[in-house]
Amino acid sequence: MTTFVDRVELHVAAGNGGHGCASVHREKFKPLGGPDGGNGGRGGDVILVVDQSVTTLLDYHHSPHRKATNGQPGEGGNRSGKDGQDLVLPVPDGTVVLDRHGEVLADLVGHGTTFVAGQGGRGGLGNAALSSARRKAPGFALLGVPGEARDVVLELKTVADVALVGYPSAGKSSLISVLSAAKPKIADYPFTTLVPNLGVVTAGSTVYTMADVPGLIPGASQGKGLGLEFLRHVERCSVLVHVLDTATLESERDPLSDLDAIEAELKQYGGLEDRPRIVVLNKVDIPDGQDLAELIRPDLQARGYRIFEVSAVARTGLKELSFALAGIVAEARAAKPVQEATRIVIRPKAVDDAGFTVRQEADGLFRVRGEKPERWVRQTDFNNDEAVGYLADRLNRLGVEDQLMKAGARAGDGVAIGPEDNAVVFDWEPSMNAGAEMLGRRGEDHRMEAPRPAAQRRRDRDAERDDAQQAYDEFDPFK
Ligand SMILES: Nc1nc2c(ncn2[C@@H]2O[C@H](COP(=O)(O)OP(=O)(O)OP(=O)(O)O)[C@@H](O)[C@H]2O)c(=O)[nH]1
Ligand SMILES: [Mg+2]
Repeated sequence: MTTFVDRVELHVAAGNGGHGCASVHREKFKPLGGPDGGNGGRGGDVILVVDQSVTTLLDYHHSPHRKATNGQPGEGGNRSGKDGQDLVLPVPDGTVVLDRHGEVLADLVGHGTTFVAGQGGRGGLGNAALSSARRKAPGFALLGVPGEARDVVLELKTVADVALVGYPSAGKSSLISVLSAAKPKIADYPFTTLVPNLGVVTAGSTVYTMADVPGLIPGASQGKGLGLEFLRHVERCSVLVHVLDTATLESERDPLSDLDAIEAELKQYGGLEDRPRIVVLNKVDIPDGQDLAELIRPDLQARGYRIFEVSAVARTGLKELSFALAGIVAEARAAKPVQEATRIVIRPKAVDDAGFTVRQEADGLFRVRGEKPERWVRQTDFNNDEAVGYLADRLNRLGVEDQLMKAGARAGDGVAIGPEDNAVVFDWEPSMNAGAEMLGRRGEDHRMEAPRPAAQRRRDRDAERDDAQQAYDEFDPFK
């Protein structure tokens, strides 16, 4: 028997972006021909895709660490680095993706449905792309951004049209085995089925799937027997089939009280109330079973159930059952809107996608959060002064410096960009643009020799901003 794995922890790591290249074009008689460093390639994504030929999560149980390839660094001569390859991970239909805290990130139903579990990092711009009218020959390039790393939990909720429920040994697995090509284990002891079986049934032109779940007993909701854990596999079914044993040897049981007991457990589990139900009276090949079936039929009919008398062993009543189920399934399918394969892209929630926040913490540190500032920091080679200057320009352009000023930051204060566990911390040195006016007023800006008139300062600042903005707009191909 193949192992059935329906819950795994998966650690995905998307590819890192390749670093941009800082290079200067050289030719004979033309030693400084301008910047020609190419951009780094994008890191590959890790993508989960529903593949109907995959039925368990076993592969991920065996190797739970998956990484997409990195983007290649850019090179001189304006050569861009190659993009990393996306890593496509096939998952069974009905896989639910949860984060570490159990929150549902995606519910993957339907062949081809896709979820980007980890986004590849952007490649860094090379110095060719970073050059502008103001910055003719940048001596730096941007670093590639690390790929997104994430721990997710994959949970399989089998997508079966028909779910068989009932006491242990009622004959659920036997029914699947005679209605489909599946060959589940069948035995005369309770709890033979430890994990759900899935079979494909063909009735006329309708093809549908049927799953059983391990037998339920009273108290399953309190964990008796195998508990209700496996009921998640029937959550998506269109119809529930009560398989009742008409020939049980246990004296305190009979099909009607069995039905009540199972219904009580289903109710405990919840969420299945709206599903249509039918009743299958199994084992009518046994004379006592046949008698009992006839005896309880009126009662069941009074409760509004459609009833099918079958024998999985003698193979009687099966055709009527499978065609009736096909009818219900077809109806349910017609009622459901057609689900299109979707590419769901879930990104980690940025504090504020459009901007950033500045907040002073108890210890006096100013913390800046935001998708852009945090990415820009990761793209910066802090060993290169020019690159750090460029970062300052970008932050300034976004208004980070202004906000820091507003929040009360002064030269020399600590500023952290990023989350607590992964931030770049530095002593703030306000650049001219942001700091001039205020620092000028306070008379603290030691870098300013002759104070410019306010109007001039404003004009200068605007000009610089426009320039920088233009450079950014023109040359960031990832924007
Ligand atoms: N006589 C007779 N025996 C049957 C019939 N269907 C199933 N059985 C027997 O009942 C026993 C249990 O059958 P299974 O199909 O394993 O029952 P199950 O409902 O899947 O049981 P669990 O997996 O334990 O929940 C086996 O010995 C079967 O051969 C039937 O129609 N007639
Ligand atoms: Mg079974």
